[in-house]
Amino acid sequence: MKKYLIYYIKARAKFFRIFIREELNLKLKKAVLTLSLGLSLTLVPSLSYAQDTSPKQAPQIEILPKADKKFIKKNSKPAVVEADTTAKILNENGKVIGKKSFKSNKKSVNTEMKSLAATRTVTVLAVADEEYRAKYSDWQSRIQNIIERADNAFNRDHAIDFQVKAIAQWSSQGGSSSQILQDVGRDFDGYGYDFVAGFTGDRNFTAGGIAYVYNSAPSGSALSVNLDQGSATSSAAQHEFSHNFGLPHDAQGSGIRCIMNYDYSYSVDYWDAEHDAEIEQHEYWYGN
Ligand SMILES: [Ca+2]
Ligand SMILES: [Ca+2]
Ligand SMILES: [Ca+2]
Ligand SMILES: [Zn+2]
Repeated sequence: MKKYLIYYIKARAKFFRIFIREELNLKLKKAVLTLSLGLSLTLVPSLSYAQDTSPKQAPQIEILPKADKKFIKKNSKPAVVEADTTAKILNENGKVIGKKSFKSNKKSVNTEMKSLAATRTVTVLAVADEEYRAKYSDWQSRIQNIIERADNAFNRDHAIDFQVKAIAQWSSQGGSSSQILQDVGRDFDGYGYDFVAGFTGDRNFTAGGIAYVYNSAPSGSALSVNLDQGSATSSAAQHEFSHNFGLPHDAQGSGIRCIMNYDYSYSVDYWDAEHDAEIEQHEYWYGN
């Protein structure tokens, strides 16, 4: 509890510092004038700090390395689909070209989850790039299935159900993982889904996954992209969705068992206590 409080205070302090810095940036030009007219000396250090050109409000980007081969299995268990869902199928321009329905299999697949009802539902637009689609003719149900596997722990531990409400053809063009993350935002942000999750087979995408770590609810969709890594892809997707909820990493080598620790990202599906608390604190960012 104490640990959590300290963490919370730190996070608030950080937020406040950023806020102050931005306020000062905005007012800097005017402030320079008034400064010469005799502002208190105590303001001078923070004003000079305000002159640094650190990006404003830009969420941080985090890159997850690829999985070790031993975590990539040939076959994985079918995902638990918590609720019947119909997804729109969109083309690269976002035009609706069809729909696809997915039946819940919650009762038949997993007894552990039978009794759990989601208290929060969040919507996902899942998109697959040209390389991914060329590789898998069943790409639509494949990426839906990955998300349905990635949200199992969110359902189990936080009663948050991710529902794939749209599936789209997407074109990845960037020359790096972070540029490809930008591609997905350029093409599919603004459609009103809580999350846009990209799936890629592009060789310029050298990460296992990449996402924005938001400091507060994003104004549009929360964005992430995952490399096709077979059965390990859903672990990356869960890790990246967690970043979208504002979760940072655990220190590597710390022994902390959490999907946000690179040492365990592909081998556990749960979060440590601090990160559980953070998801609870931020869950209102998405869905209802
Ligand atoms: Ca699921
Ligand atoms: Ca679900
Ligand atoms: Ca591409
Ligand atoms: Zn990460």
